[in-house]
Amino acid sequence: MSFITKLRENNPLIHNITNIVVTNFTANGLLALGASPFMADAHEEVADVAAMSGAVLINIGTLNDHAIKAMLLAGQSANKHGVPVVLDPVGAGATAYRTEVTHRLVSELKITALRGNVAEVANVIGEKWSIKGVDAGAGDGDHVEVAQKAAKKLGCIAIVTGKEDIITDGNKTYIAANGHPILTKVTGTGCLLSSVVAAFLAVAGDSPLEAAAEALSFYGVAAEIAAAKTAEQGPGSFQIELLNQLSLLTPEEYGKLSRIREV
Ligand code: ATP
Ligand code: TZP
Ligand code: MG
Ligand code: MG
Repeated sequence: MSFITKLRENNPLIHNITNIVVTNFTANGLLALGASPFMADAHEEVADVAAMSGAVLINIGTLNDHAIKAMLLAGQSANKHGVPVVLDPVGAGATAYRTEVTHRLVSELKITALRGNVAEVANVIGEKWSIKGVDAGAGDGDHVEVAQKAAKKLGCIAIVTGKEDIITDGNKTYIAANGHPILTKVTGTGCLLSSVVAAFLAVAGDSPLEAAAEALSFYGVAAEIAAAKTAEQGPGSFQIELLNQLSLLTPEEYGKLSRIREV
């Protein structure tokens, strides 16, 4: 059975501590996919919410000290209860504050999967890579090498996204080639993707790497179909159609269009 089928059958609860830009889009994207979003960041309840969830998503997009404490409390509770944790280090490397906070999160929490653009993932493991705000900057390093290094250093699944997506645990590496450039013209498509990875990890069982790889490929296929359907319009229509396709894309159609390979 594919992970998407399991996800839609199980409707996992996904705890999101995310940024104010993408909160609504993320909740709607998870609902469309077949998961159940729960946005909660009060210090009084985050440990309880994490413990009852299928996975926890930590996204540092609009970081502040309140959010950091919420992330640590939720992450510790998730670790204690065996709940997978996904970290999206939005803008790591853009400011010292963001870089230092990601270093603290990966040292104090057991992260199941780290998902970011190449600059963010490089900066999380202490490597310099230029970044422009929250968008990947220029840089000519090897993306596969950065992902594998991050996975080995942190003992987690590392996912580096861009034109092609790299999903690795440091030993086994997949490249997912689906997707469309228009994804970069809608804010929050990376953030939603990280929550989608969390939803797949919630139903991954013993195969988190394969579930993460399917998450990347499934999202890329949904984006390709949405881009084709809205080719005559613009990013606004694409954003809505992406939500539609996350809901409508069948495992069979996904299987036909998925372009994923092991390297
Ligand atoms: P950034 O801020 O650098 O845009 P992000 O966090 O938004 O990073 P992306 O790397 O843009 O994340 O990845 C989000 C989605 O967009 C992924 O599914 C990825 O495959 C897709 N994507 C990004 N760039 C391209 C591209 N040039 N062609 C096809 N798909 C892309
Ligand atoms: N500013 C802070 S968080 C954020 C912006 C624009 C959203 C970033 O979303 P994504 O998915 O990384 O493009
Ligand atoms: Mg983006
Ligand atoms: Mg991002």
